[in-house]
Amino acid sequence: MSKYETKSIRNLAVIGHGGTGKTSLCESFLHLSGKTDRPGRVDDGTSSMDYEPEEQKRHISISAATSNIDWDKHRINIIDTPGDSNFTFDTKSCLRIVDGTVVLVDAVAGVEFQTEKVWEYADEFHLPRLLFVSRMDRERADFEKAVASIRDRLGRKVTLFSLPIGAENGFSGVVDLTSMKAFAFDEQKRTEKIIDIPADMAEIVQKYRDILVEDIAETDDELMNKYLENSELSPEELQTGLRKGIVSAALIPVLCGSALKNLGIHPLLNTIVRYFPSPEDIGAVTGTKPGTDEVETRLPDESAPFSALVFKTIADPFAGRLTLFRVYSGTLKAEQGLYNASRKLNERIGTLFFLEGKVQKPVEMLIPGDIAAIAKLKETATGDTLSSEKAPIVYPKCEVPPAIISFAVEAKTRGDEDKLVTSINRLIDEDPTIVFHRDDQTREMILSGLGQIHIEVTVEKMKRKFGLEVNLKTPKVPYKETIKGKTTVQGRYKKQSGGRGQFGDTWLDIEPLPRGGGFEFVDKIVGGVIPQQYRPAVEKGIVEAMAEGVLAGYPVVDLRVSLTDGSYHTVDSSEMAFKIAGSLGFKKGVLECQPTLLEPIVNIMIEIPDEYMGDVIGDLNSRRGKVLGMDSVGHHQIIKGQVPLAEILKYAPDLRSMTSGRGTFTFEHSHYEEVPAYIAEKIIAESKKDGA
Ligand SMILES: Nc1nc2c(ncn2[C@@H]2O[C@H](COP(=O)(O)OP(=O)(O)O)[C@@H](O)[C@H]2O)c(=O)[nH]1
Ligand SMILES: [Mg+2]
Repeated sequence: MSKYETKSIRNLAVIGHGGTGKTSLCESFLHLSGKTDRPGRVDDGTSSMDYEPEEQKRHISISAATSNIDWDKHRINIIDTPGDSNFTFDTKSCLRIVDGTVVLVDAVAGVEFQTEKVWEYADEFHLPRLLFVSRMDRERADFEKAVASIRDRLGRKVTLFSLPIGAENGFSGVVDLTSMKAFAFDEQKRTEKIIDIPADMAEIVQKYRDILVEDIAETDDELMNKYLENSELSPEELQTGLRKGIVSAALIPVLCGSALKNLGIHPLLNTIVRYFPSPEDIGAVTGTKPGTDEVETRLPDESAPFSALVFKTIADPFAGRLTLFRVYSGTLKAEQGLYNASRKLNERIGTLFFLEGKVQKPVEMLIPGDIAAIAKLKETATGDTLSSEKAPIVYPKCEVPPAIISFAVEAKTRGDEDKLVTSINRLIDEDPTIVFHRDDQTREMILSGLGQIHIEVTVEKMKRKFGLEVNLKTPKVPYKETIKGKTTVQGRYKKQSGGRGQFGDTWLDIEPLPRGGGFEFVDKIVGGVIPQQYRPAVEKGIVEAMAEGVLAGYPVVDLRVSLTDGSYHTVDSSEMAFKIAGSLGFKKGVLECQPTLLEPIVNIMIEIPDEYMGDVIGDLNSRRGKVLGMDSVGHHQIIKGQVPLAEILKYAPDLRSMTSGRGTFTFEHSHYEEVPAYIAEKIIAESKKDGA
């Protein structure tokens, strides 16, 4: 279709647990709609949606990919999303800008943990959706069981829209209960054809058709009355009820099929074009006037001012940056110029295009509902709103989830440090869930992300895209040192070397402060036993000495030093001499004050299904963690607690394996606490070894 209107667009994301066949389903869409001659296959790396090497190597989707098809005079924009929890921000960011979603549930496994997560996202954005029970041709595929798990775990009423004909090896087609037609694969024409409903299915088909009609009637009072009168609904009434029910997500269809066998795809795509909302049906979208809370709305109308939301950025080492966005209102042509309302700046634009897998198809003009891309924007990032400069608007963006695992990175080749920083920053452009910073205390470059695989993939991309190889190490824990006792100590520095000597003499009271108290210096000198001009130097000397503690070289905190007494020499005293005297006194004194190690403690929040409760709490205890509270939400438990940072450096992969991937957690720094003696000994011994 060369030309289409907003009302014939359907914007769709395919979501679900990893490995349920999302990418294969998209390939089947492309193939059956005539977009591709032969279906791309995930398994042999020929999928047009999983086109990145990191995806082909692992056979999983890491990054969302877009394409589009023409189906029954409609334009369907399709986004294939990653199912792995390491990459869900991308999935969420895509759900933010579509008008409906297809949720895949594997016919063997039923609902899995990531199904529940993406389902929650679909709820968050109030998306119309349908469930597709996929891979019906696999051994042990069981439609009824999969539907039961949907009813049990997704907590919403669902309605069967199609029934499978056979299962496993014998899966040969589907009965579409909305059109009351059956579909099978035509080997010659290489597409689905309409067949008779198998005679032995008549009864069950009628049973589920009746339920379907009743469920449709329930979406509308008027329809319900008619249904109660005639116990039937006219095709028009069904049509209206279906649209209304699906658009409001009151009606959630369950379909089934097999992407690899191209079965059940026609009923699915027909459901999308007939009953799913177009951008026009969605109507006005809401944002704010830039920099204010003032609400602004835009209609999906070509004559409205232009507005679009950026949902993804791709860092291409050759083509530069690609910015993917969805148009909400107005039109865009390249010569129009581009305004970024979130950042209040103008961008130069080149060609506009649709991104089909990795292929760029240039397009003259964009209309409301289009999902398109521009190359080489300089300042625009994921989440930004592009809009008319005269009528600016900013749409709410997706919150980026906090990182949960960190590694210290260093370039394999010395001298590549600058390249490391620029490469990571370019990857952050396309993936805002990567966090990168230099730790002030440990001086390590820290790369953080949403899981071990996320970090590994990031490192692989750095190598492929920028030719940069790095080593990953467990980051150092930023321990600190403090004191538990107090003392009074003399710090004295005296040097006689031929000419002018050096002399400084101080008396210091050293005592602990409460945790978090930092450092206090109190000048208690009375009279002029140490002249005013030398006293700040004493403090300076102490502060410098505090940078490296006596136990293991960590910064010393939470103490007060009072300068109480001392003496000076009219010729030999200098700021330098008093600085050294302060430093010497401090180092000597701290040893007399029961020095001890402190470690960072984090607040942790862990969410797990009930059945893992015992294991997860047992494990948390073995990590010296404390449980502070528990909440149950549905079949889930939320555990709140505190645990030493040193014990959760690898928690992401550990929790993943402990809970078969179903547990999630977040944490944030809380405070410092004393390290138990038996652990402190080891840390001190380690530091002596490193220092030697
Ligand atoms: N038997 C069978 N296998 C399928 C079907 N769809 C996908 N697969 C396989 O399931 C695996 C995961 O598929 P993929 O499309 O990558 O799933 P995704 O992770 O949800 O995108 C691959 O090995 C596919 O070949 C199907 O309908 N039937
Ligand atoms: Mg995939």
